[in-house]
Amino acid sequence: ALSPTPEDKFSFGLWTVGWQARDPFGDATRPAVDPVEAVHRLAGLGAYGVTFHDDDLVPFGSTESDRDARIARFRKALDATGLVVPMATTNLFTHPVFKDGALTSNDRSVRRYALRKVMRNLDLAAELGAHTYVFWGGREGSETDAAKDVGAALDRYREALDTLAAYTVERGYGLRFALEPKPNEPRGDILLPTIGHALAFASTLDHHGMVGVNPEVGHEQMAGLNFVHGIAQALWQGKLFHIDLNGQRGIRFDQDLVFGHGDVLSAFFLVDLLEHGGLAGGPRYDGPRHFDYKPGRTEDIDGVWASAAANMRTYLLLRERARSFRADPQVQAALAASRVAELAVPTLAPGETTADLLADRTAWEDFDLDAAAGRGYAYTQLEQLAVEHLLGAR
Ligand code: 3MF
Ligand code: MG
Ligand code: MG
Repeated sequence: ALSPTPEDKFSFGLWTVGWQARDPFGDATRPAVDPVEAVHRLAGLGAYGVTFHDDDLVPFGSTESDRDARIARFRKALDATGLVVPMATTNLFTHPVFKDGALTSNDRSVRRYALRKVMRNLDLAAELGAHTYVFWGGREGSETDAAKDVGAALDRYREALDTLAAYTVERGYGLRFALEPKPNEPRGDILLPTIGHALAFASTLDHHGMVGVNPEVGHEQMAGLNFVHGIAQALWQGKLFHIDLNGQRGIRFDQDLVFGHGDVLSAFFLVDLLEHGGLAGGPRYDGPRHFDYKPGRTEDIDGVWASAAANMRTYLLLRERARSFRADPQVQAALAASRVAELAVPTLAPGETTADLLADRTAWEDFDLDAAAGRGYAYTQLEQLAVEHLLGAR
């Protein structure tokens, strides 16, 4: 049960295992990884999918014939291994032309070029059978409030997504869009910084039904937010189209650690939420379990593949621990003591009106305020049981 299989739906970005570990202060510590090698390795480890930015697969500026040849080799590797491409995305952040953003650059010609770059890769994503297209606006933002008209930038962001969604529908690609929020890095401030901002923005789009979110563990945690709550709300709104799993230690730069190597208790409750719909059994996520992590800069190439395996093993361990948590009769008793399921009971009875509520003396006049205020919720014993299951003590 701890050996990953394609049924577990684990996927990896080419840019994750392919990261050469160049950072703002230091050079690469590892050689480049051929995408074809990545496909074979990931399949060998039990993954089911691989994802990419256009430039991960075909280096920026390649000729048409070189592009065709690289795509053909990649396709051959997919066919040979059975690996699928569930998601694709566009690199709108590396080239200097995107230094002030792509879809929201102040320079209109850059915005038009960016649209063409996305359209070209949408064609490829559809051709390779992807279902989801991710938009991470890493350069859509600013360092100064003097130079970016945020309202106009959101108008242009919306215009871009409306245009690209219409193109996708017109071509019958069947792709859904997933916006990936991030608060900062590489820009000082990035537009759509959190899950909440992204969900609110998505609701304003022409094709809002086909636009959801791709939240990343570390991105919400960089902002000090509770990732489990963010994911629960995205699920509740029917908008969790994709997810980027990794690890992060608090409010600092985007660490992209192995999944579970940051806040492991949060990772435990996240897996429980994804697998079981949370404590009271709400909507579940059945999309890819996608890892967007970076193998440590201190790893050599063997360490890259060991870290890829570690992501999947940690997920499976947490899934096993979450199952044991739920199956434990003491946990069930503790859940009942904490009245967790009672939150699923509507506050008004079926058909009850505000007049009925006003007439209910037990709700106000005869309500035993002191008794209700005095009742404990016994959350600590429930939390302790979770910690004990997580630590393998039960
Ligand atoms: C950066 C990210 C991105 C996005 C990717 C689209 C380079 O912090 O998380 O990875 O995930 O661009 O999926
Ligand atoms: Mg990230
Ligand atoms: Mg990401």
